[in-house]
Amino acid sequence: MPFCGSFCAFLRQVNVMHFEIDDDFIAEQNQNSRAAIDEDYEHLRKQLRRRNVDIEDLVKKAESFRVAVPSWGVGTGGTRFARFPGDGEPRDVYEKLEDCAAVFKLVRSTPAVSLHIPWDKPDDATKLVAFASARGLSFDAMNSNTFQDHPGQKHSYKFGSLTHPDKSVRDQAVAHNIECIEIGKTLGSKAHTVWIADGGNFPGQQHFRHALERYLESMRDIYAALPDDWRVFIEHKFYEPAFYSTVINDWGTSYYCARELGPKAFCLVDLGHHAPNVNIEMIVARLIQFGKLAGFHFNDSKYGDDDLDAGSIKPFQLFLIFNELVDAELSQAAHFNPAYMLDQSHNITDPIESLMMSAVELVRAYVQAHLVDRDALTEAQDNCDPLLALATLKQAFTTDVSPILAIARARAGGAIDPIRTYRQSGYRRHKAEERPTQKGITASGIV
Ligand code: LRH
Ligand code: MN
Repeated sequence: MPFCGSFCAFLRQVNVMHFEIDDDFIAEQNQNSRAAIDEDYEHLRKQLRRRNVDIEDLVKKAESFRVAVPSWGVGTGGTRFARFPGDGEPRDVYEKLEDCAAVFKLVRSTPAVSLHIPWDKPDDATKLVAFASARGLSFDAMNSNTFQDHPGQKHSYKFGSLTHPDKSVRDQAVAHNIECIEIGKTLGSKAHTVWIADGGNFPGQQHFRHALERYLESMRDIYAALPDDWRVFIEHKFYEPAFYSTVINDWGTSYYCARELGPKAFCLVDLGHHAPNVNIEMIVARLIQFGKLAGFHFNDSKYGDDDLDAGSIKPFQLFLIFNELVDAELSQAAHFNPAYMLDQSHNITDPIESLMMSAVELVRAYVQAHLVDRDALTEAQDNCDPLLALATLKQAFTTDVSPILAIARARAGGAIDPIRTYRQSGYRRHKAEERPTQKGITASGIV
């Protein structure tokens, strides 16, 4: 850690210098837990060898896993009741990227950031790309926003956007989506996610068939603006903010639209966008089989679209979803190229800690899914032996692969214990110094 005390604090104060967690500090912190992790790793190596599994293959799998972080995930989220901003909140897209870089430095599996327009509209795209790549970051799928009215906007989205009965409102929403794609092209993004809040709060408010026809008419114009090597992701959601009907309410509607639009259109699964107890892993298997799985917005939920940390409420469901994904990966399913992203709202935790923990839980589910003895599973399925089938999955799910995850992070220059290393670094305290909270000034984003 450079010795500069108050002078550095002054430089950070005047925004000249920005604190970053440096690699030497991470390596230093790793020393504290190296011996213990190596011991656990050796124990697990022996355990897995008895299952004819080479632990090094799983470390490679862990090192290969990538998930994008949402720019809006590094600011404190809230609900319609309240938002309790934390210290050192990012105030613009550059400070959001600083925090995304801190997550990437410590967990090494999150090199891409997904931006939301206009919240992250760059004043200078080239400068933003340079700032990001200087921190090892690139830009993942773009996200449009026609669920809020933005300053200077001519038409309101109160009664819808791409499906609004008034063509001039639809045209405005289409133009916004095309602008997102144009910005994305300057940032090196290769995909565009379209989630719309369009729907109704009262029976009779919308004509269900006409609204969907208008959606397809608008999406065809957006689809036509896609460069050849881009994809458009349709994100379904069964309710909220519309509380009676939602135009793109489920995977079936999303799939029909993706088929109608063409080969560059796919269906994105946000885990929180399904009614409680819906079998999401089966929806994933369907979309894989139909060659239309775009990818995911990972999070977790207990009731509605709670946007809680991935793996925090239903870790077995997350594992079962990755079981379908790894099965498709191993069987080289056609058109299988899923984009993974976190989409969460961190209302009471340090967003950086939640994003790190969530990224770790995704790698955990992915590695555990690679631990499934697929020959044994197929045999149990073919022999109609449900208990053995479940036991085969449970053996993988109940294997503590934490040593593999930690070694994979350490080999990639990350932290064996990301949360502890982050807290030891004092990153949040430094950012609180650098980013004095100005009443009402926070980087735009959720609520
Ligand atoms: C809608 C959603 C969508 C984003 C928004 C921030 O609930 O999941 O993906 O645009 O959250
Ligand atoms: Mn989402």
